[in-house]
Amino acid sequence: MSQKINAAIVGTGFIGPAHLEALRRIPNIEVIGLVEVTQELADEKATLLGIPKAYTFEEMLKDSDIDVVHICTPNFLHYPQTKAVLEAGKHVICEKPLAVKIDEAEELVALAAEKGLVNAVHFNLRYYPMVRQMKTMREKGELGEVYSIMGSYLQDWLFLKTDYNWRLEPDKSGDSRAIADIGSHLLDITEYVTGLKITEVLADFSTVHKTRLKPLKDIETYSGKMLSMDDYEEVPINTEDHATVLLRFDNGSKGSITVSQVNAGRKNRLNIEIAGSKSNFEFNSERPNELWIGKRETANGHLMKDPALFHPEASALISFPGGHNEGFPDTSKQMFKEVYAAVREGKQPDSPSFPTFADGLRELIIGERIIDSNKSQSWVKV
Ligand code: SOE
Repeated sequence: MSQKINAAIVGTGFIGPAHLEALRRIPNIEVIGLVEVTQELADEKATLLGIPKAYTFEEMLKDSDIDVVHICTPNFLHYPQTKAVLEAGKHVICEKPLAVKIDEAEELVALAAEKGLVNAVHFNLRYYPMVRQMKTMREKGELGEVYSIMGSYLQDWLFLKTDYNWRLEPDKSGDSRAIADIGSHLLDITEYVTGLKITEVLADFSTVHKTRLKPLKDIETYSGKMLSMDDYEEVPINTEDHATVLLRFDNGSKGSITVSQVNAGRKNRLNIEIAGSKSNFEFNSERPNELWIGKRETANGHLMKDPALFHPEASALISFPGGHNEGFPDTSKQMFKEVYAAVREGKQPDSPSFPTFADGLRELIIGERIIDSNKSQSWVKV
């Protein structure tokens, strides 16, 4: 019988409960601790989510029963909390971004290595089985030489002037929003699938809503009540709702991405088209169990997620037979299975199959260069 691994989750807004659900689907892992900003809120959320221990962050660090900590708080807390957890000798899975500053991320990469602790960043969208299938097909020569990449990541949850969230506040989220929040997933998948490195960027941002209406109290307090203008404060917004970025890669190929959180009707749609010398791959995360395979000299292909049809490296991320669709929640389960296998070994693998703090640092560097390019309106080397 494998030894049980105990985990704690810090922050239970949107993604914390998603981490909890995923962990509860993996044998011999138990989420025994929940951390929130106050003991009272921790007690309330722990009762709601059925987690035995509720504490503040400092109290959790002292609990020797906790082996792994998931950091699921707003971005500005990732660095200090991850640093404290590593110093307490616990393994860390941190939500993206790893930090809001490059030097902070560099410090975390070095500290995790020095401590020999397992470290991962939740670039969970890599774990759609079709994404690893595309990577493996490319590695086996089925895509051919990469000619170009065209990507987009579109949402509409910030479409209205009254849509508000901590991600709109640079002091909590950092100087970039759409690129840092969802562009990072697309850029990570681009390098992961193609095996290429981005060498230069040319970026252009737009802030569609120059001001937004911030609720004066938590939305919950308004539940059931019609909001009026007195319930809002108009605040200036200086982070991007939309961004287009031209990309150059280390094999000389070119590409582009468009990222937006104000595209009506696009709920959470990462789309990537990778044109190769043998095939063309198109993947859409709102239809994640399908892959379009473009061909010039034969009929195009339409691969459905089916372990019997996948390369073994990718079928390892599939739990259900063909036609039994798997989606967003399954990505975290598949990722944590790989991370916790390393936790069971007690150390970071030499060549991790999962996204690590080094990948988190990589995305911060690319993100910073994109911010620099938008400011200078010129090409910037990565
Ligand atoms: C909001 O844009 C968000 O929750 C991101 O923060 C996640 O990383 C993404 O997976 C879904 O959308």
